[in-house]
Amino acid sequence: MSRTLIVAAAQLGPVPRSQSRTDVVARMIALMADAKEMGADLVVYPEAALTAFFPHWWSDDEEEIDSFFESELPNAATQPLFDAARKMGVGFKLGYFELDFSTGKKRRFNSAILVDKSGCIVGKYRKIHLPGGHEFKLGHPFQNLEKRYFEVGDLGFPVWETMGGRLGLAICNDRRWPECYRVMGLQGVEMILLGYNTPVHNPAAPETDDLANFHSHLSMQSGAYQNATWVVGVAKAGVEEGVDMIGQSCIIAPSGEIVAQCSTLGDEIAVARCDLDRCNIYKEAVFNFALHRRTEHYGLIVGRTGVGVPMSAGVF
Ligand code: ING
Repeated sequence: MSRTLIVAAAQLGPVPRSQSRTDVVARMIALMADAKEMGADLVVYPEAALTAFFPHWWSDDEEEIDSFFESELPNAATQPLFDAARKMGVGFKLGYFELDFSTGKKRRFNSAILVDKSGCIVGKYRKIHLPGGHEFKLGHPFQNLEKRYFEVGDLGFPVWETMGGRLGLAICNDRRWPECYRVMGLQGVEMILLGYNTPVHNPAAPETDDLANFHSHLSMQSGAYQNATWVVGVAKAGVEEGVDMIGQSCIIAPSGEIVAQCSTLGDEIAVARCDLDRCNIYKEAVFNFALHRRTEHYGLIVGRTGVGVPMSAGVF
């Protein structure tokens, strides 16, 4: 019996600072209802779906910063989304900013949760690759201060058995780093769900601006093909608080082909019927890691120090 999931990439247009979570959740439920009408089993929302992407500006007002975070999920504002999902029998992935107090001190993460069709939170991921910096960049039209506002994720890249397959999570800049896909690929992942808030303009490398969409797709398509997995990449798109962000949310097959894609910069779903068994064509042949991958012969690899260290050193 084929393990087919009907998946909806649920792209969001801009979320202005003035928009309440209640109104954003209403937008998300509308997308979920559309997806359900098309038979969706799983709805994938962007990174930071509930609020504006505040790392695009400087703040040293603790209360203002915390206003973008959720200290628990579900909560009053998001309960309607969980209720709607359970009523429709749909799973979903939600990107949000997480306040955590479990260690006795306040910690802030850029996080995502995976919720199954029964409304159970199956798993959580905390963003590891935080782009940008800690300090205000003079002369930049907007900032990326994720290193200032968030701690590096401490949950690794887990893969969960759920919804009939092996699903993993990633967030935005993670998608540019091949290791993320490979760590999940080595766990047999069959579908990676990720969201992004990606500006068209990169103040650190403006010469790459015209390639913003190409680099986004290149990263995800390579990750999908080289790890024999589906990848669903979903944007918060359009001009949000003055920052123009790419869209082109898409669903990518293990072949690396884009099989569904959004074509606007607003709230839009792109839906595909994803047969998880299509991963096997690649997992059993070209990317059969056990048969073909030979890490013991890779010799020097560059570690954290930037210095080549023999694999045999056992430091990896
Ligand atoms: N945003 C961007 C991303 O990785 C970026 C930051 C843009 C990095 C372009 C490099 C090039 O898509 C987030 N939120 O990670």
